[in-house]
Amino acid sequence: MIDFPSPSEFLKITVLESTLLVGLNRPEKRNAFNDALLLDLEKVMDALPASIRCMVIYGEGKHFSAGLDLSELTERNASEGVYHSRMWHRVLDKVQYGRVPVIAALHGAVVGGGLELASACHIRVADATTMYALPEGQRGIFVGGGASVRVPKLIGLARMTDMMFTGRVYKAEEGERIGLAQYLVETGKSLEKALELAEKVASNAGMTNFALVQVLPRIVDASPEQGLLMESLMAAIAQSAPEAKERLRDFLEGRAKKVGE
Ligand code: 1HE
Repeated sequence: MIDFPSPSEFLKITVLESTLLVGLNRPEKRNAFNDALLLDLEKVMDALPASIRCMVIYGEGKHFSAGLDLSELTERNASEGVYHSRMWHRVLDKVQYGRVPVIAALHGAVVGGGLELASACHIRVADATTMYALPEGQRGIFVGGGASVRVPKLIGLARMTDMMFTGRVYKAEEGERIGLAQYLVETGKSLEKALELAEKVASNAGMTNFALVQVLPRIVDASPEQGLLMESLMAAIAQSAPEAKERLRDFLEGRAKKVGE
Protein backbone atom coordinates (compact mmCIF):
# COMPACT_ATOMS: atom_id res chain seq x y z
CA MET A 1 0.00 0.00 0.00
CA ILE A 2 1.44 3.38 -0.96
CA ASP A 3 0.58 6.60 0.79
CA PHE A 4 -2.09 8.78 -0.73
CA PRO A 5 -1.55 11.33 -2.06
CA SER A 6 1.31 9.26 -3.47
CA PRO A 7 4.56 10.96 -4.31
CA SER A 8 4.82 11.01 -8.07
CA GLU A 9 6.76 13.30 -10.34
CA PHE A 10 4.24 12.87 -13.15
CA LEU A 11 0.87 12.45 -11.45
CA LYS A 12 -1.11 14.88 -9.35
CA ILE A 13 -3.21 12.90 -6.93
CA THR A 14 -6.07 14.25 -4.85
CA VAL A 15 -8.52 12.38 -2.68
CA LEU A 16 -12.03 13.88 -2.87
CA GLU A 17 -14.10 11.86 -0.41
CA SER A 18 -14.62 8.52 -2.17
CA THR A 19 -13.26 9.69 -5.55
CA LEU A 20 -9.59 9.61 -6.45
CA LEU A 21 -8.63 12.40 -8.81
CA VAL A 22 -5.56 11.58 -10.88
CA GLY A 23 -4.02 14.32 -13.02
CA LEU A 24 -1.52 13.49 -15.74
CA ASN A 25 1.03 16.11 -14.78
CA ARG A 26 3.60 16.56 -17.52
CA PRO A 27 2.04 19.54 -19.27
CA GLU A 28 5.32 20.80 -20.75
CA LYS A 29 5.38 17.59 -22.82
CA ARG A 30 1.61 17.64 -23.35
CA ASN A 31 1.29 14.74 -20.87
CA ALA A 32 3.15 12.41 -23.24
CA PHE A 33 3.62 9.05 -21.55
CA ASN A 34 7.17 8.16 -20.71
CA ASP A 35 7.62 4.82 -18.92
CA ALA A 36 7.83 6.53 -15.52
CA LEU A 37 4.40 8.12 -15.96
CA LEU A 38 2.85 4.83 -17.03
CA LEU A 39 4.42 2.97 -14.11
CA ASP A 40 3.27 5.63 -11.66
CA LEU A 41 -0.26 5.09 -12.93
CA GLU A 42 0.16 1.37 -12.34
CA LYS A 43 1.26 2.02 -8.75
CA VAL A 44 -1.91 4.02 -8.19
CA MET A 45 -4.09 1.25 -9.64
CA ASP A 46 -2.31 -1.33 -7.46
CA ALA A 47 -2.74 0.57 -4.23
CA LEU A 48 -6.20 2.11 -4.26
CA PRO A 49 -7.34 2.59 -0.67
CA ALA A 50 -10.53 0.75 0.27
CA SER A 51 -12.32 4.08 0.82
CA ILE A 52 -12.00 4.95 -2.89
CA ARG A 53 -15.07 3.98 -4.95
CA CYS A 54 -14.43 5.82 -8.22
CA MET A 55 -11.55 7.41 -10.07
CA VAL A 56 -11.30 10.38 -12.43
CA ILE A 57 -8.31 10.86 -14.75
CA TYR A 58 -7.65 14.23 -16.39
CA GLY A 59 -4.70 16.05 -17.97
CA GLU A 60 -2.95 19.14 -16.58
CA GLY A 61 -2.37 21.95 -19.08
CA LYS A 62 -4.01 22.34 -22.48
CA HIS A 63 -4.27 18.66 -23.41
CA PHE A 64 -5.35 15.33 -21.98
CA SER A 65 -2.37 13.46 -23.46
CA ALA A 66 -0.16 13.50 -26.56
CA GLY A 67 0.28 9.71 -26.26
CA LEU A 68 3.52 7.83 -26.15
CA ASP A 69 6.66 9.85 -25.46
CA LEU A 70 8.19 9.49 -28.90
CA SER A 71 11.66 10.42 -27.65
CA GLU A 72 11.82 7.09 -25.77
CA LEU A 73 10.79 5.07 -28.83
CA THR A 74 13.81 5.58 -31.05
CA GLU A 75 16.19 3.40 -29.01
CA ARG A 76 14.05 0.26 -28.77
CA ASN A 77 14.66 -3.00 -30.70
CA ALA A 78 11.89 -5.48 -31.59
CA SER A 79 11.94 -7.57 -28.43
CA GLU A 80 12.06 -4.48 -26.22
CA GLY A 81 9.17 -3.15 -28.29
CA VAL A 82 7.04 -6.22 -27.55
CA TYR A 83 7.69 -6.00 -23.82
CA HIS A 84 7.02 -2.27 -23.87
CA SER A 85 3.66 -2.79 -25.54
CA ARG A 86 2.84 -5.59 -23.09
CA MET A 87 3.62 -3.18 -20.25
CA TRP A 88 1.01 -0.79 -21.63
CA HIS A 89 -1.45 -3.68 -21.87
CA ARG A 90 -0.78 -4.66 -18.26
CA VAL A 91 -1.27 -1.14 -16.93
CA LEU A 92 -4.34 -0.30 -19.01
CA ASP A 93 -5.91 -3.65 -18.07
CA LYS A 94 -5.58 -2.49 -14.47
CA VAL A 95 -7.46 0.68 -15.42
CA GLN A 96 -10.23 -1.20 -17.23
CA TYR A 97 -10.49 -4.15 -14.86
CA GLY A 98 -9.40 -2.58 -11.59
CA ARG A 99 -11.40 -2.35 -8.39
CA VAL A 100 -13.19 0.90 -9.23
CA PRO A 101 -14.92 2.55 -12.20
CA VAL A 102 -12.70 5.09 -13.97
CA ILE A 103 -13.94 8.24 -15.68
CA ALA A 104 -11.75 10.16 -18.15
CA ALA A 105 -12.20 13.95 -18.27
CA LEU A 106 -10.96 14.89 -21.74
CA HIS A 107 -9.84 18.14 -23.33
CA GLY A 108 -7.41 19.12 -26.06
CA ALA A 109 -5.38 16.33 -27.65
CA VAL A 110 -6.47 12.78 -26.87
CA VAL A 111 -4.12 11.08 -29.24
CA GLY A 112 -2.24 7.81 -29.65
CA GLY A 113 -1.60 6.34 -26.22
CA GLY A 114 -3.78 9.10 -24.76
CA LEU A 115 -6.74 7.68 -26.66
CA GLU A 116 -5.67 4.19 -25.59
CA LEU A 117 -5.84 5.27 -21.95
CA ALA A 118 -9.16 7.05 -22.49
CA SER A 119 -10.63 3.97 -24.17
CA ALA A 120 -9.64 1.81 -21.17
CA CYS A 121 -11.75 4.09 -18.94
CA HIS A 122 -15.42 3.33 -18.39
CA ILE A 123 -16.86 6.76 -19.08
CA ARG A 124 -15.35 9.50 -21.24
CA VAL A 125 -16.43 13.13 -20.80
CA ALA A 126 -15.12 15.49 -23.48
CA ASP A 127 -15.17 19.27 -23.63
CA ALA A 128 -15.47 21.32 -26.80
CA THR A 129 -11.67 21.53 -27.31
CA THR A 130 -11.21 17.76 -27.44
CA MET A 131 -9.68 16.17 -30.53
CA TYR A 132 -8.97 12.52 -31.12
CA ALA A 133 -6.37 10.99 -33.41
CA LEU A 134 -4.20 7.93 -33.89
CA PRO A 135 -1.07 9.48 -35.44
CA GLU A 136 0.79 6.17 -35.26
CA GLY A 137 0.00 5.64 -38.96
CA GLN A 138 1.75 8.89 -39.86
CA ARG A 139 4.70 8.17 -37.53
CA GLY A 140 5.36 4.84 -39.27
CA ILE A 141 4.43 2.75 -36.25
CA PHE A 142 1.40 0.84 -34.97
CA VAL A 143 -0.75 1.20 -31.88
CA GLY A 144 0.65 -0.75 -28.93
CA GLY A 145 -1.40 0.22 -25.90
CA GLY A 146 -4.56 -1.73 -26.62
CA ALA A 147 -6.22 0.54 -29.20
CA SER A 148 -6.75 -2.26 -31.69
CA VAL A 149 -8.94 -4.07 -29.19
CA ARG A 150 -10.63 -1.16 -27.42
CA VAL A 151 -11.09 1.57 -30.05
CA PRO A 152 -13.04 -0.58 -32.58
CA LYS A 153 -15.43 -1.45 -29.76
CA LEU A 154 -16.22 2.26 -29.45
CA ILE A 155 -16.28 3.36 -33.08
CA GLY A 156 -15.98 0.24 -35.25
CA LEU A 157 -13.13 -1.22 -37.28
CA ALA A 158 -13.75 0.95 -40.36
CA ARG A 159 -13.40 4.25 -38.50
CA MET A 160 -10.26 3.21 -36.65
CA THR A 161 -8.72 1.94 -39.90
CA ASP A 162 -9.47 5.29 -41.54
CA MET A 163 -8.01 7.23 -38.58
CA MET A 164 -4.75 5.33 -38.93
CA PHE A 165 -4.58 5.23 -42.73
CA THR A 166 -5.30 8.93 -43.22
CA GLY A 167 -4.44 10.61 -39.92
CA ARG A 168 -8.06 11.73 -39.61
CA VAL A 169 -8.72 13.88 -36.57
CA TYR A 170 -12.16 13.76 -34.94
CA LYS A 171 -13.17 16.97 -33.24
CA ALA A 172 -15.21 17.01 -30.04
CA GLU A 173 -18.71 17.00 -31.49
CA GLU A 174 -18.05 14.35 -34.12
CA GLY A 175 -16.15 12.29 -31.54
CA GLU A 176 -19.15 12.21 -29.26
CA ARG A 177 -21.45 11.36 -32.16
CA ILE A 178 -19.40 8.32 -33.20
CA GLY A 179 -18.94 7.04 -29.65
CA LEU A 180 -15.50 8.20 -28.57
CA ALA A 181 -17.07 10.00 -25.61
CA GLN A 182 -20.40 9.47 -23.87
CA TYR A 183 -20.65 13.12 -22.77
CA LEU A 184 -19.79 16.42 -24.43
CA VAL A 185 -19.69 19.61 -22.37
CA GLU A 186 -18.58 23.23 -22.78
CA THR A 187 -14.91 24.19 -22.91
CA GLY A 188 -13.25 23.74 -19.53
CA LYS A 189 -16.13 21.83 -17.98
CA SER A 190 -15.15 18.18 -18.50
CA LEU A 191 -13.53 17.72 -15.11
CA GLU A 192 -16.49 19.26 -13.30
CA LYS A 193 -18.89 16.96 -15.16
CA ALA A 194 -16.66 13.92 -14.57
CA LEU A 195 -16.62 14.63 -10.83
CA GLU A 196 -20.39 15.04 -10.81
CA LEU A 197 -20.73 11.64 -12.53
CA ALA A 198 -18.15 10.11 -10.17
CA GLU A 199 -20.31 11.03 -7.20
CA LYS A 200 -23.24 9.14 -8.73
CA VAL A 201 -21.12 6.14 -9.70
CA ALA A 202 -19.54 5.98 -6.24
CA SER A 203 -22.98 5.86 -4.63
CA ASN A 204 -24.00 2.69 -6.51
CA ALA A 205 -24.12 -0.66 -4.78
CA GLY A 206 -20.66 -2.27 -4.78
CA MET A 207 -21.91 -5.36 -6.62
CA THR A 208 -23.42 -3.26 -9.39
CA ASN A 209 -20.13 -1.50 -10.03
CA PHE A 210 -18.29 -4.82 -9.83
CA ALA A 211 -20.64 -6.27 -12.46
CA LEU A 212 -20.17 -3.29 -14.77
CA VAL A 213 -16.37 -3.20 -14.49
CA GLN A 214 -15.54 -6.90 -14.29
CA VAL A 215 -18.41 -8.83 -15.79
CA LEU A 216 -20.18 -6.85 -18.52
CA PRO A 217 -17.11 -6.48 -20.80
CA ARG A 218 -16.40 -10.22 -20.41
CA ILE A 219 -20.01 -11.00 -21.34
CA VAL A 220 -19.69 -8.84 -24.45
CA ASP A 221 -16.56 -10.79 -25.46
CA ALA A 222 -18.09 -14.23 -24.71
CA SER A 223 -20.27 -16.39 -26.92
CA PRO A 224 -23.99 -15.60 -26.47
CA GLU A 225 -24.53 -18.87 -24.57
CA GLN A 226 -21.69 -18.20 -22.13
CA GLY A 227 -22.65 -14.53 -21.89
CA LEU A 228 -26.24 -15.28 -20.96
CA LEU A 229 -25.13 -17.78 -18.33
CA MET A 230 -22.70 -15.21 -16.85
CA GLU A 231 -25.51 -12.67 -16.84
CA SER A 232 -27.79 -15.01 -14.87
CA LEU A 233 -25.07 -15.76 -12.34
CA MET A 234 -24.20 -12.11 -11.90
CA ALA A 235 -27.87 -11.11 -11.59
CA ALA A 236 -28.43 -13.71 -8.89
CA ILE A 237 -25.33 -12.67 -6.94
CA ALA A 238 -26.16 -8.96 -7.17
CA GLN A 239 -29.77 -9.33 -6.05
CA SER A 240 -28.82 -11.52 -3.09
CA ALA A 241 -26.54 -8.83 -1.59
CA PRO A 242 -28.01 -7.10 1.51
CA GLU A 243 -27.41 -3.70 -0.13
CA ALA A 244 -29.62 -4.65 -3.08
CA LYS A 245 -32.40 -5.89 -0.81
CA GLU A 246 -32.30 -2.62 1.11
CA ARG A 247 -32.45 -0.54 -2.08
CA LEU A 248 -35.36 -2.59 -3.43
CA ARG A 249 -37.24 -2.20 -0.15
CA ASP A 250 -36.59 1.56 -0.24
CA PHE A 251 -38.24 1.72 -3.66
CA LEU A 252 -41.21 -0.43 -2.72
CA GLU A 253 -41.81 1.65 0.39
CA GLY A 254 -41.59 4.95 -1.53
CA ARG A 255 -38.23 6.10 -0.13
CA ALA A 256 -36.16 5.82 -3.33
CA LYS A 257 -36.01 8.23 -6.23
CA LYS A 258 -38.04 7.36 -9.32
CA VAL A 259 -36.30 7.04 -12.69
CA GLY A 260 -35.51 10.53 -13.97
CA GLU A 261 -35.76 12.23 -10.57
C1 1HE B 1 6.14 15.30 -27.19
C2 1HE B 1 5.00 14.57 -27.60
C3 1HE B 1 5.14 13.17 -27.69
C4 1HE B 1 4.47 16.65 -27.58
N1 1HE B 1 6.33 12.63 -27.39
N2 1HE B 1 7.29 14.71 -26.91
N3 1HE B 1 1.85 11.16 -30.34
C5 1HE B 1 1.93 12.06 -31.33
O1 1HE B 1 2.35 11.80 -32.42
C6 1HE B 1 1.44 13.45 -30.98
C7 1HE B 1 2.60 14.41 -31.05
N4 1HE B 1 2.26 15.71 -30.48
C8 1HE B 1 1.57 16.66 -31.15
O2 1HE B 1 1.08 16.47 -32.24
C9 1HE B 1 1.41 17.98 -30.46
O3 1HE B 1 2.41 18.08 -29.43
C10 1HE B 1 0.02 18.19 -29.79
C11 1HE B 1 -1.04 18.38 -30.89
C12 1HE B 1 -0.36 17.05 -28.88
C13 1HE B 1 0.09 19.47 -28.91
O4 1HE B 1 0.56 20.55 -29.68
P1 1HE B 1 1.15 21.85 -28.93
O5 1HE B 1 1.40 22.88 -29.99
O6 1HE B 1 0.28 22.21 -27.79
O7 1HE B 1 2.54 21.38 -28.28
P2 1HE B 1 3.97 21.14 -28.98
O8 1HE B 1 4.67 22.46 -29.12
O9 1HE B 1 3.86 20.31 -30.19
O10 1HE B 1 4.73 20.26 -27.90
C14 1HE B 1 5.26 20.79 -26.69
C15 1HE B 1 6.43 19.94 -26.29
O11 1HE B 1 5.97 18.61 -26.02
C16 1HE B 1 7.46 19.79 -27.41
O12 1HE B 1 8.73 19.61 -26.80
P3 1HE B 1 9.76 20.86 -26.61
O13 1HE B 1 10.92 20.26 -25.91
O14 1HE B 1 10.04 21.31 -28.03
O15 1HE B 1 9.01 21.89 -25.80
C17 1HE B 1 7.06 18.47 -28.06
O16 1HE B 1 8.14 17.85 -28.73
C18 1HE B 1 6.65 17.67 -26.84
N5 1HE B 1 5.76 16.59 -27.20
N6 1HE B 1 4.00 15.43 -27.84
C19 1HE B 1 7.36 13.39 -27.01
N7 1HE B 1 4.13 12.40 -28.03
C20 1HE B 1 1.56 2.49 -26.49
S1 1HE B 1 1.90 2.92 -28.03
C21 1HE B 1 1.20 4.46 -28.32
C22 1HE B 1 1.80 5.07 -29.53
C23 1HE B 1 1.55 6.55 -29.61
O17 1HE B 1 1.00 7.14 -28.73
S2 1HE B 1 2.08 7.29 -31.03
C24 1HE B 1 1.43 8.90 -30.96
C25 1HE B 1 2.41 9.85 -30.39
